[in-house]
Amino acid sequence: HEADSHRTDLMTITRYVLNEQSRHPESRGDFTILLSHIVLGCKFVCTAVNKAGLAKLIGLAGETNVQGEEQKKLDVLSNEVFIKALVSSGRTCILVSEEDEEATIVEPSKRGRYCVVFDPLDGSSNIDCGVSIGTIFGIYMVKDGGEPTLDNVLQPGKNMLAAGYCMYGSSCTLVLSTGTGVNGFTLDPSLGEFILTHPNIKIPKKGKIYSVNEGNTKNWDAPTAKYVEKCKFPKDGSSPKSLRYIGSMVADVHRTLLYGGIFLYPADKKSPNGKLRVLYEVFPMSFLMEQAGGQAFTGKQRALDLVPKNIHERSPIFLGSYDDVEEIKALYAAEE
Ligand code: AHM
Ligand code: MG
Repeated sequence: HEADSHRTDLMTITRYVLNEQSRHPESRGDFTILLSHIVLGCKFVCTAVNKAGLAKLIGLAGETNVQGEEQKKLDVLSNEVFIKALVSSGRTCILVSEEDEEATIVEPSKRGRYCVVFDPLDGSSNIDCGVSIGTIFGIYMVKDGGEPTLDNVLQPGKNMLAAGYCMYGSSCTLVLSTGTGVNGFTLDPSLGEFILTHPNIKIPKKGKIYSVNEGNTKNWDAPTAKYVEKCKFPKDGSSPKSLRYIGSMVADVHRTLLYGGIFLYPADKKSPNGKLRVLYEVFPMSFLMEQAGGQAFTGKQRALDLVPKNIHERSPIFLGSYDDVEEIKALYAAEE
């Protein structure tokens, strides 16, 4: 009757995190409060994304909404919602968003101990064709008192306390790690609650899929080119890997996490640091991969060891199944 008990004994994300926190007697419930504000942001964006097509049609009538304001673009709207939800939680002191050039330093009366780095709506160029997009976030804690400074967020990814993403897809899925494994929660729209549906996610040790923008092949460095060649023409008698590339990081990483394989956004001649941003794209996804038993590598080092010098810095990234990332590491090592 275990299945029955799952149906009536709902493990919501709040309940899950409260359980986790109760194992740390020093915890004052602050993290649970912070997370519930992030969850609120995700629910709002989920609703907005689902209505986007319709809102556009309505927008056509006058291009302005009832307040007489111009329709806000979804990524701008999402950013405002997250900033406001995080500030009002009273648990944050510094926020870094992909949408804002500068970090937000929370005013003293609303300050707490957490720093949140996030991409409110990643893959937003995919909105108009209905492809899955998502929010990515990472959480640090400030060391002690004093004025919050950028140094609080310019820390290696391994110092993150928690990381996660929410994918707005055929269902709305929130994947979270607080440093003790990875769990997936699915939004039950009738309850408005995220319910634990993917407990203790482990990425397969080796995968059958590679995921990369192959249109950039001509600009790749030798190890990346060799690796992709190996995926197509394996020399060890194994079958070639399948290629899947959505072009929306949350969706590509989510598939990699569940099915195994490797996701690559390498350096190329045009973008020597790749495209993806260290703080709110590379770090949270690398944190989740390691917590799920996979690896994340920059082409030079373990991704989570990287120390960013500025908040919007980029890095090449190779992440996914343990054995698959091991192969690309070997190719870069042979290069030196
Ligand atoms: P964005 O932050 O401007 O939305 O760009 C990030 C997205 C990722 O979701 C995705 O992995 C990548 O860009 C795809 O880039 P490309 O189109 O170069 O393959
Ligand atoms: Mg982005």
